[in-house]
Amino acid sequence: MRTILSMIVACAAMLAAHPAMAAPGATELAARRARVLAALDTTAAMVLRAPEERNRSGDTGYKYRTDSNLLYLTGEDRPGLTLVLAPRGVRIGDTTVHVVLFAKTGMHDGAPPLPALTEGVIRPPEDLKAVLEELLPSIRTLYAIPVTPAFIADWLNARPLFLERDVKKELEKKYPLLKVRNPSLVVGPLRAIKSPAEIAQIRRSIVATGEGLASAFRICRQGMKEYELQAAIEYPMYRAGATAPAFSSIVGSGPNALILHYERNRRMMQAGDVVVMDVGAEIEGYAADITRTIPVSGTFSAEQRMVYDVVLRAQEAIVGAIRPGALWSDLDRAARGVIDGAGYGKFWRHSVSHHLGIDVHDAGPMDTLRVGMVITMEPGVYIPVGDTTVAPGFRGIGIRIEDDALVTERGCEVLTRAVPKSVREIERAMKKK
Ligand SMILES: [Mn+2]
Repeated sequence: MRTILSMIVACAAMLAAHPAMAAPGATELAARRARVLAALDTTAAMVLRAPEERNRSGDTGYKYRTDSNLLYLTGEDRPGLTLVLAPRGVRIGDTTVHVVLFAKTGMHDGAPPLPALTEGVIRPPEDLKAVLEELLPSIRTLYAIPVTPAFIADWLNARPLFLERDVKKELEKKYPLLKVRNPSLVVGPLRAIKSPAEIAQIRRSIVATGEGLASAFRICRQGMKEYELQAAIEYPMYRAGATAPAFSSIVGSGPNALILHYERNRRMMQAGDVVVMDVGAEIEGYAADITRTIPVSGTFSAEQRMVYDVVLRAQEAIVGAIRPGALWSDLDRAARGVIDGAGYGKFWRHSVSHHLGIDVHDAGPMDTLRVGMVITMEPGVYIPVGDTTVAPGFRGIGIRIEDDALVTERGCEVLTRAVPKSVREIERAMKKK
């Protein structure tokens, strides 16, 4: 009894420590690697290396986050891994293999042992150098950026290199026929089309983010600090299974609503302010990205409501423009039509959309929309405090609305539709205190 219970506790602890273990399945991971191999010719290879753990203060580190392409192709978020994909094959003992994962075997920092690869082999990290020395002279294109300085110093027995471009130069010097390129050129187009398992993961992150925003709607009031609102958003996210915010939570009130990547979150919020909350949970390596702009007092001013409704209509125009085959520029044009039409064209300064997935600004081509892409829709209007071309009640208003959409055969599904968005929905949600 005791043994079974302690096993369950140990399993739960391992899953909690390494949530990327849970999904997707081994078959899907092998299929992803097979697609990368198929996209490379025999003169190309890919080497993906987990980044070094970074020191934050003395003997403590920053929360670890592995390389996104490595996570996509292994499902593993632990440090110390290197994945080699080589269509021409490398010799391991008496056999030739195309997929080699270099990793410490056995228990490591509480992590469960690595599951065996269905089509490749796992070798200890010490074997990496020999494999690369065999492989690289026959390779013309190496997909291996970013390569970490420590990795390369060890590999080339070179002087310590600190800049990525130096690393690239050093490699291309040692192997004059070799070109070093970014793995996302190959992996990005694959990552851009989400599998059902990935869409399910993104949905979970969206639910957690929605719970965080619901908490903000309830708790927000004048006199509260932006960081209090941040904490109120992040607590339900973690409770819903988030391993971290997918990016630093942006909670910008009053003049800070106009700063796009504001993340200081130190200001005291005042009645009459709106507060922009651009937040997203990360669960099992997948991000959500939602922005809501709400009135600190619980009620929008007439001017705030007017600007809000323009931004909302711009977003509705984007929703209407999303369909397979549409161009990214169509989304921009749809939103600009509304915002320019309302006379706010000069108050919009950022792009309208990006891919969403393992990275909050996920890899992938941004030309034609295809079924299975998950993208954001984020129009905004930001009127400078000192702009005298508008009536005083409009000055200093910053509004952004951001939702996440899945491109479907028929158009799109707004994955974040459960989060209150219209003026009426927001004011109602804020009354429930
Ligand atoms: Mn975004």
